Amino acid sequence: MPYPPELKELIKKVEATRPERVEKKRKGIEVEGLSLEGREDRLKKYHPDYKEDSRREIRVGVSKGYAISPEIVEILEARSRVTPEKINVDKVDHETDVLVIGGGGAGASAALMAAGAGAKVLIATKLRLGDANTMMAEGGIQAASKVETDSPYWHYLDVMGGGHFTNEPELVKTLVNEAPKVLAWLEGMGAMFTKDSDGILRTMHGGGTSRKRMHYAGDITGAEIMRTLRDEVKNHPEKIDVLEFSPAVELLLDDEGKAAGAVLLNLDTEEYVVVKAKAIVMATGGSGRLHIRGFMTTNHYGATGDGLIMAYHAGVPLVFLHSVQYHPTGIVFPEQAEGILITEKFRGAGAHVVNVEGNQFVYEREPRDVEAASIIRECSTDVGMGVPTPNNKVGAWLDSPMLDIVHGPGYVKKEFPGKYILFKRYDIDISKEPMLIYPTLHYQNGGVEYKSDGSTVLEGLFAGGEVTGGVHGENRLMGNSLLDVTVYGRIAGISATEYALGRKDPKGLNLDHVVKYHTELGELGIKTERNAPVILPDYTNPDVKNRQVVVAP
Ligand code: MEZ
Repeated sequence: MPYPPELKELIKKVEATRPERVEKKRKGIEVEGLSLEGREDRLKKYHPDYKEDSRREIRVGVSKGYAISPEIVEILEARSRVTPEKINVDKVDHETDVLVIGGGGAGASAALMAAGAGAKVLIATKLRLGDANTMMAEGGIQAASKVETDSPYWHYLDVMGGGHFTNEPELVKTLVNEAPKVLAWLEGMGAMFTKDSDGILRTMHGGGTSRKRMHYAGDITGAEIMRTLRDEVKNHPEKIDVLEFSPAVELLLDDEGKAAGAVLLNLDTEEYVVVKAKAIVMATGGSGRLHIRGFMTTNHYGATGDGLIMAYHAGVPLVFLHSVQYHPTGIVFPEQAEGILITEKFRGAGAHVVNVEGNQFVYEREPRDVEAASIIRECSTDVGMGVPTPNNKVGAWLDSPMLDIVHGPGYVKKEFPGKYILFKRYDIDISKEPMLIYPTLHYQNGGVEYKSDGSTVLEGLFAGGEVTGGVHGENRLMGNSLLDVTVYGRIAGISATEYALGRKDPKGLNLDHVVKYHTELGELGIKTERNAPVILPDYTNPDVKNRQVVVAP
């Protein structure tokens, strides 16, 4: 649906302020960023994480007493999807050295490194290989590759600052030091990052970066990285098996309490499948499809936080889940595209965020949480300067057309082909008309606790990527998730292989930890009708549900 006449009328206000804003941008005059105190104040008043009802204490398990999003607590306090007595764990369907749970960027990276280090690898993935948040990331991957202007030192400081200095320093150190190596690894496998005509990789800023270190492939960087990793996995069928449409639903432990496999669910036949493994890499990604606080999401369809549940049932603590990332710029109109990511790269290139009067109200490259809180504030009734949409929402304008004036005609179409094509479907030319945006649920800042070698407190279990927590502290900066999945996916794959190749055949596979978890739920008097992991979101309209033929469990 193109912009209706009332929005076209409001766009005139953006056009009216544009020449002066562009002129200032050309002279390097920017709207002032918030001070540290100003940022804190903005977050406290407007960021969804700071709302009174945004957190609830977990009542069961190893992180009991830790307050996080109620939507996640609810599934942590649910019963397992499996009835342990009904699973015959002695009938092993697959046996492998390293089982990788998840077929996104972290899982594929782990599998490649594990196979390269001599392990027999099995990837079990919920949907197809590559159906993951990695695919959805658009604007870039950070790496201090330009030694004349940048170094891992500056990258480290930016990551820590973005995360409010709450990040685990050791995890950050590894992330930034490995970054240039990982970029070269991806390029070596054929990833096509955008380059200048002289072959030098192009870099730009992201929110909260002090140096231009965002490498990108147009506005489909994640898709390009995932394409590369997926192709490489498929190039090695002799070492890496892939089970698609086979989400893991519980870990299996051995008679010494070490991780020793997993129960999968075959989504086609709805049968359980038992996998025995000497080491496991948890790489299940994020949880946007839990729609925390009712927000729309940028996440892929399978992002339901399953790895958090499985690891937690087996005794791995959860950290940093009290902080949730809302990407500042999700589509709020056209309605059909609501929640879809509009990459931060637009703001990295200098696009202004403006209100209904066409006025800039925030520096466009504040760290994500501050930028999102500022947009929420502007659209709130406190300020009342949001743009009303035909679908009864409110948003702000992201002034993409100014980029064609600042950088030259054709810039938007060339640098943002993904978004250009998407909006064209609705008869909106984003090189001529701005986009209507509002924050959208984007990233799980926290997750399972892990160390910089990818290990967790559960022997035999390793983890990498969005399922983990600590490296980004309380707020991740743009471009550090594609980096995280590749750096820590690789590390988890290597560590898992070292462990697996030195381990004896696991004996006495069991689901005793699940039985214990159920017992604890019962003893605590926690009543629940839910089962977890969630696996897939349920979008069935309640009216339709009432009319459905119910199959009794
Ligand atoms: O790191 C991200 O979340 C990312 C690259 C998103 C974006 O704005 O493009």
